Amino acid sequence: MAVTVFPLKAAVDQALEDGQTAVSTVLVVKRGGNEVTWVEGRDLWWHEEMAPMVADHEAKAFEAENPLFILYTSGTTGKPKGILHTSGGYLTQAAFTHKNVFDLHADTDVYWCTADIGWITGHSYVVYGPLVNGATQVIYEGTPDTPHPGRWWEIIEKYGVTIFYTAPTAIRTFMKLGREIPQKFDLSSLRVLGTVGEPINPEAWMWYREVIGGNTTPIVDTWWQTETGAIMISALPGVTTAKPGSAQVPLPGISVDVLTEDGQKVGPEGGGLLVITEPWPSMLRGIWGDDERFKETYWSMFGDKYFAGDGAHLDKDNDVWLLGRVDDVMNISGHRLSTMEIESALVANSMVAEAAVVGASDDTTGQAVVAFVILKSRFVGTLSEDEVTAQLREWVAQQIGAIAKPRTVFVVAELPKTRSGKIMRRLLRDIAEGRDVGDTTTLTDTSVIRTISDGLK
Ligand code: 7RM
Repeated sequence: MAVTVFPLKAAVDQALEDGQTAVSTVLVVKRGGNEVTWVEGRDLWWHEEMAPMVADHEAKAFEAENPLFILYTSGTTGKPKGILHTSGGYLTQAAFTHKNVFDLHADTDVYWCTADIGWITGHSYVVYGPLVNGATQVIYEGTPDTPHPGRWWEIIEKYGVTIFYTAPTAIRTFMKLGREIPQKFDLSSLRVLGTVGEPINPEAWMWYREVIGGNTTPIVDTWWQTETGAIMISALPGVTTAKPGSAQVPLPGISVDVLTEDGQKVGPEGGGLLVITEPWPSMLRGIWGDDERFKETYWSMFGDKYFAGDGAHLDKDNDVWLLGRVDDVMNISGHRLSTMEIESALVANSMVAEAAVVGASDDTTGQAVVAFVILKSRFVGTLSEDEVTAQLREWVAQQIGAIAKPRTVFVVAELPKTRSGKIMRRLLRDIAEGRDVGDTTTLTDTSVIRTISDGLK
């Protein structure tokens, strides 16, 4: 099989083409063997620049508030925000959470976080946290299914990985392929499993625990954001009792609450908006170059409490259940429904591997539920699309209620996702409402959108 190496240099060239940037020099690593176009005076080869350098490096000390990095978060909506993190607080919380949430014993554990280092999870839990803690870790570059779909499990077996941290979207992709694949490998070294990036539906949680964790490993479902810099809400192995689907408790030192839109506490068994009520070490220090947007986005809703933009539910024990982004809430005939709730119901059906739900405008109901589903491999082609649609509409009605019944179900082969695995619902809404799709630059694979919309025409 021909291996294609993503032409990253071409993308950089294109981004710098208009000349409107302050970038004067581009360091290029000879890595994938792609042919590159060279810009004299701007581009430099890494290996040539590094050749005269000495290997000894003395670490420099910096002020705690010295900027460490700016990470642009595309968000699933709108224009990217440059999230600013500084040195002291960020490193403190990245290291503390990496050690305690995963119960890291640096001298014996082999840790692996599958995140792309271009995502905040890669920054905090591939680079900074593990480096501060002196962890032994696997760093893997490449897709999970090359050269074969058991690649990740093979790596776990080969290196004796003990702590494994990945995203629900990856787990659902493996569920789609079937448990026979991981079952070919010895995964008994694993002792802690983690997830991050979106709510994990109980179905995927159970599969992760049974098939990957051999029914013995605790799972930590970690809630946090680019803005929070490090994990904020999570189970603690050996301390909390697992609840499939709940991120559970704020970590020591972190204070969160769930409020109504007018700022009232919802209390146990209530749903509302997630806020962080006290500052924390690794909180963002601002949006780079846009103080107004910083205030407006996070502080205009409740004044002195950080508004995370996520919906959440507290159960009777005050454990937190995340319900997805507030922008994704739909209003069907006056009923507020979370897209995540319907997606979770859809993937609980044995035919469905992945689902994305959006609210599309509807003349009668205001918004209508439109679902995009990917079928598990063994069900592909077994039923007609009409039969699948009919069965899934009924299924959702049974699971949640008639109000949540999708108006339309589209069977698709793939869903548009960001590089961190989050579904771009904005684009699906565009498709569902028959519009041309807007900015797709943060998609992993822009052809997905074309395939879906062509398929629906
Ligand atoms: C780490 C990361 C942040 C958004 C956040 C949530 C969602 C992340 C979970 C989750 C439910 C989780 N940073 N999110 N983790 N939702 N349970 N465990 O993902 O900036 O890329 O995204 O991701 O909506 O606000 S991020």
